[in-house]
Amino acid sequence: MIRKILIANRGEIALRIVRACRELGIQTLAVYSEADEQSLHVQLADEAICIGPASGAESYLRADRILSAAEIADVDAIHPGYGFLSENEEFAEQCASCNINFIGPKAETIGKMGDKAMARETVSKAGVPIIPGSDGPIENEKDAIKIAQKIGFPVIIKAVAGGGGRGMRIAHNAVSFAKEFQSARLEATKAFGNGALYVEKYLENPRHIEFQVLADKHGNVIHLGERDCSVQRRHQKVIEEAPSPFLDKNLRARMGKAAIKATNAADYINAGTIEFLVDSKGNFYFIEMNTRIQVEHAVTEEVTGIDLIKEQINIASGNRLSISQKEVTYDKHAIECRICAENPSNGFAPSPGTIGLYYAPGGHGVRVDSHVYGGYTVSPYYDSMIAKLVTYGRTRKIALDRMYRALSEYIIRGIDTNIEFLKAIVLDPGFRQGEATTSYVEEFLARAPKDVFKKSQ
Ligand code: MV4
Repeated sequence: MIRKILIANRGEIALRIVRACRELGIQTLAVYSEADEQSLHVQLADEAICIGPASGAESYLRADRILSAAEIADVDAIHPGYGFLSENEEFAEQCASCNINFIGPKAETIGKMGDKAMARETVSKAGVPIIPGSDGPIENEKDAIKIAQKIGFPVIIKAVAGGGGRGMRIAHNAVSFAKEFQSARLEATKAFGNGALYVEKYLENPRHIEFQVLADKHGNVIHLGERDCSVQRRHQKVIEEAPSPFLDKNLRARMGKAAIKATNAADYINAGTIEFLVDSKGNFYFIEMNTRIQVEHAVTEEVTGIDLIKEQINIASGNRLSISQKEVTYDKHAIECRICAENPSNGFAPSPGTIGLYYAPGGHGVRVDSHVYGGYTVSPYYDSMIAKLVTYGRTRKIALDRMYRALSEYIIRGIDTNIEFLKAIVLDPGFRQGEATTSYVEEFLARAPKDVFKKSQ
């Protein structure tokens, strides 16, 4: 029985979790850094404990301080949100040994899927297609070149401890391979303290399509369809939508089956995401599993009507999934734009500072998940995302037109944002026709006039 939850996160996701708990009648404990004292999640939670200075390393990443707060406030469970400690095997382990319910998969599963080479092997054994590549990590450069030549160039070198694009290098031939391999190793060692690498055939211009899965402790596993996350810039997602304009019923059913197979192979419990790359012919390949709730989960919620945070808490409580696969329907189209405090005209440089006038859009088919308000100061210490704007409707066109309307309504004064950049994408014929692959943003920026994203105010 979960009576009280510690929310080990900040920003919009912390607020999102407070809201789910409120509706479930569960008490909440916010933990916060000195920079977040005025944050909405702190104000709306039942209790709040300060866990350290602004820097994430001294607050939201401090497992010891978070567990002390958990003990003091006598919580039953911890929701880790995304980022920070959400995919930290050791933290999940520590929660378990303190008899605190970690709202997520078992620590062991986080470890297994966090090793991207092991994840590949695990799902492949269960019959899920993977991109041709090395069997497990590669020890040295000599072996790596042999494997790359066998696969055929171009190849992509990835960090075993990576994910989300860090420590990745593309090699187009054997000559450049050596240099890219060394540079990937260096970056992986620096970023993850683990220089282990693996190699895959490089797919040109794939789509990034991921499946939301839910698994309870009684062996029930379902998928809630896909999200198309092809619109990204430097491995940061910009726009996500569901359903994918590229999938038909048949491909969705086959990928959904594969996602469930992968989830079972991982012995997974709670909410997770199976990431696939899809080529222009509709071939799909598993690349990674995310063992957490994701930023873009709201898109799936609006399409299916299922509250994913409540499902996570329900699963952690030991209950059965509240819906069966047959009951999952997709009768809407939803789009999410990530609103960021950054300046697209200046290389997307972060733009922290105090917000002046603030007015968030509303009306039919509009959802705003945000922790900010007029007078709020955006800290330079954290991610620049300040809001998620989700619009939905019966068709993709309705959701897109609604998104343009909502973006046009948004007023955020005092800091720079990417709103004009998002409006330009939403109007772009290529995006509107559903043709975006992972190279879309780069190509869009190359052809966009330089000052097109400036706000006219
Ligand atoms: C790939 C790929 C092409 N081929 N793997 C993996 C993590 C994700 N965030 C990006 N990933 C990719 N994995 C194979 N075998 C293309 C991407 C990819 C990408 C790669 C380089 C530069 C930008 C990219 C943007 C999206 C996806």
